[in-house]
Amino acid sequence: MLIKKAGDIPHSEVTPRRVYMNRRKFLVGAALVGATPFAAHPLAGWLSPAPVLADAAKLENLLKSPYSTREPQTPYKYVTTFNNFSEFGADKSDPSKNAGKFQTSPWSVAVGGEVDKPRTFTMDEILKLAPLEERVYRHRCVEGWSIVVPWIGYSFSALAKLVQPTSKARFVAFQSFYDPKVMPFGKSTGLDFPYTEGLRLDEAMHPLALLCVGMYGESLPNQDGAPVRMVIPWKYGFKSVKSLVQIRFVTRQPSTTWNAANPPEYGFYANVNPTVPNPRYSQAMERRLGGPFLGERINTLMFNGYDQVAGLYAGMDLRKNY
Ligand SMILES: Nc1nc2c(c(=O)[nH]1)N[C@H]1C(S)=C(S)[C@@H](COP(=O)(O)O)O[C@H]1N2
Ligand SMILES: [Mo]
Repeated sequence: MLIKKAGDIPHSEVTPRRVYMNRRKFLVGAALVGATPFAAHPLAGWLSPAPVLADAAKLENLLKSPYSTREPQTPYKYVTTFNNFSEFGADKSDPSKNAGKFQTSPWSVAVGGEVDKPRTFTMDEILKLAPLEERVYRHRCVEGWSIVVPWIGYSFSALAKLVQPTSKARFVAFQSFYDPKVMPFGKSTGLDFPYTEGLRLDEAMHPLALLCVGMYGESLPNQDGAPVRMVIPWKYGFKSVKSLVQIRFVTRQPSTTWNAANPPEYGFYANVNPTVPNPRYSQAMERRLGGPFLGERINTLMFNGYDQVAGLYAGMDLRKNY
């Protein structure tokens, strides 16, 4: 068996997952936010994170990946209490507070469009479709913070090859789950749901593009996009759709949530690029969450340091195609 049920995990393993932030820590955070040079500090929404409930299943027999960075991993508590998941609210602490009751089983992902073998995969099929790897990736949000996460999954191309895209397929459109009854929290964001994203076909087929089913040795917590999401490490975080329910191979560039909401700030390509500032956030530096003083400020690298994707953009003006 690949998955061990949460009930099988001894309490000693579960306890460290329960994270409680105290008020003192919040006050220290607030003081630092006040001192920041950023107009809208990326940590500003992180008030008092709710406890993270341990209902995760352990994922075993993970292969090590050559794509993993050896940089220090961000502590689990940051990655599970400081989130963007607009369907569950606009503040960083909202998803961990509001997504607890989100039912992610049973789950399936419908894959269609320009493919020879359209197919709906159950979550169980997704978990077994290819050997699970641990991939420790840098993950950079356009708001200027970054994390290093041991994700679990396999290259998206493994799934794509099964459905056999036709010669007409040039882009891939991804769609998140949306039910306003379960997710009434996203209204204030003004975004159009369901959340959609897209990649050019060659980007989606790059081995770094990860179909992700877990992190830190376990299935994904709801606030991180359970039960299955994308992780595109060379692009800003908003390209990495959470709680994926539909994938379509299409001929034309698909409409995407953030690009439709605010095109000058959120381009379709969204490659991490320190030389192209966002109107609100300089992209030259990032705050690596988890260190002292809410994280060290470090230089942001082109393609988030994933130089192996540069060939995908040969001959393109990446200032225009931001
Ligand atoms: N469905 C959905 N997916 C989403 C988002 C969202 O609001 N809804 N936010 C995106 C953004 S802006 C970021 S930075 C990452 C954050 O992922 P994390 O919370 O696991 O770090 O998820 C992305 N995927
Ligand atoms: Mo983001």
